[in-house]
Amino acid sequence: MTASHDGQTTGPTAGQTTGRTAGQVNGHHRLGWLDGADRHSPWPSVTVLVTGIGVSGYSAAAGLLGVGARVVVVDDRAGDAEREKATILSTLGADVRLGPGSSATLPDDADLVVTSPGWLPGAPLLVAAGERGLPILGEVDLALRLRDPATAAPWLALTGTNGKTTTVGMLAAILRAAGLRAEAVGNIGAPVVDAVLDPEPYDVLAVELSSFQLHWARPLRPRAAAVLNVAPDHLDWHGSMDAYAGDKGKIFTGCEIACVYNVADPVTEELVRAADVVEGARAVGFTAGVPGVGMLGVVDGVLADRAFVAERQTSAAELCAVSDLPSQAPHNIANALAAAALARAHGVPPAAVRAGLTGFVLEPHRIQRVGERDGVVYVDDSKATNAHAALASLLAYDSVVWVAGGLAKGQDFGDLVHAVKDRLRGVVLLGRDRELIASAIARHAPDVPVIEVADSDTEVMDRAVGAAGRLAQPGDTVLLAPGCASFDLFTSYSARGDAFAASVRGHRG
Ligand code: UMA
Repeated sequence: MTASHDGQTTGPTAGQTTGRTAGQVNGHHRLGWLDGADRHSPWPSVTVLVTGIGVSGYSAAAGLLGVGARVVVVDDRAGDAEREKATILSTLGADVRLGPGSSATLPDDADLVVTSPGWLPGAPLLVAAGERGLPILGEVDLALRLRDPATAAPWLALTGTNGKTTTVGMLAAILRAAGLRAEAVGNIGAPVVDAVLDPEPYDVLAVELSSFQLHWARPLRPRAAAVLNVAPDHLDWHGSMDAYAGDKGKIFTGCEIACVYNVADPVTEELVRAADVVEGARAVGFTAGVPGVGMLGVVDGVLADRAFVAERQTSAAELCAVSDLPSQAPHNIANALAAAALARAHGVPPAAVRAGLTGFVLEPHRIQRVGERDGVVYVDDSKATNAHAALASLLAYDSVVWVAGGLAKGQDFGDLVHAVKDRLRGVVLLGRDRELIASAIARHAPDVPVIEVADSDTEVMDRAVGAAGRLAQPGDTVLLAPGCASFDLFTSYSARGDAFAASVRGHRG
């Protein structure tokens, strides 16, 4: 069954994926109960191999031990953090194998594998499990199967290349403003297994999912789901853009009420059209423009809902003013609309949407104003770790000195530079792959001045901020939106953003 569009024809019928059993998918009949499993299923009769003892694997192993399963955990690392968690899990009864080579052998008695998102599908242990016909679940799929049917909270799920964490935070804020016990969980860093096993049940969960987590997903059956955008990222993990987009689209499988897509990103709508959903589920678009019937959008500076109102052919519900949002950057307006769509699909009233969005505070390093000097505003968007995110960020400003560079992860910057060249006062480049961006500027914006800061320079960020300040004129914005990962020069994107803010505040360089 495909999602229905208001005022539009429905797309091609998708293949029937809901209703498949674990046995059909994997040829493993012993666990025929797995797809419909819950906390009361015969877990004590199975041995589960958990790959990884990071955030996800630790939570999965603890949850499985809690329902009586036998658990083997493997992790190739054996540092202090891994040993500490191993001690706890061993005390609870797990067989934990740490260190190089621990993932070399698939245990003979394993019936099922629960894998951590960072593990490549081609990891030898997962390949061996597949060849033996063992079902492989992600921790998110395990969470669905550890719920208590009496209290299971519905899921409002979202994914996308960029904006996930902001949007899931906005969604949780809206749900709480509606008086619901709700939490943002998943890829944001709070494992879903912990949430479903919480002794005090949630009313609803706001679930952020990465493409890695969705790769393993069997029917997720969310109440409502959204794909915010799809742009090249993590292609080394997925193998191709099609595979990456396909994994993102799995979020809609079995969706009950609304499949939410980004009108400005046709790939997201295509994923809705291809999805196999519950009869009656609707396709709902969000747009920074005026919404059509069945969409959320912006009318005269007000976020408006023409999807979840009775008279949507002729009227709309006012949600909140754009000026009330924590950021008026176009991508954050889009994020707010997506969060509102998911909440409205769950029946949240407009007043709670307004209260949740207006009270929401953006996380650091996401379009964060960190200072002003000589009429120039300095903005830290260190979280813009790919070209798509950097583009969204740059489009929020008319005249920008762009601070960029780092690890490019195989991306091409030509389209990005072409799209923003008229906004660039100048560019300051740092990091290992800065030449890639420099050559894109030479091709598409040869008149824009570029200053490169060599890695060998001490206090690279001080020098970058100093150079940006010299290029900027009053009224400009100096924007750190690197379009790249940070690990060549910094320990994380947050450390990079902190260094930028410190340089701005220290008036150094
Ligand atoms: N490991 C091996 N062998 C391997 C690969 C990994 O032994 O071949 C071990 C590592 O030594 C480590 C463990 O597996 O101990 C790490 O597993 P992991 O990389 O899956 O990380 P977790 O700590 O379990 O965190 C994961 C997500 N990490 C990734 O997807 C890389 C977290 O997302 C998520 O918050 C957490 O589960 C809870 O759901 C982080 C992330 O960077 C924030 N996500 C990516 C993103 O947002 O772009 C997708």
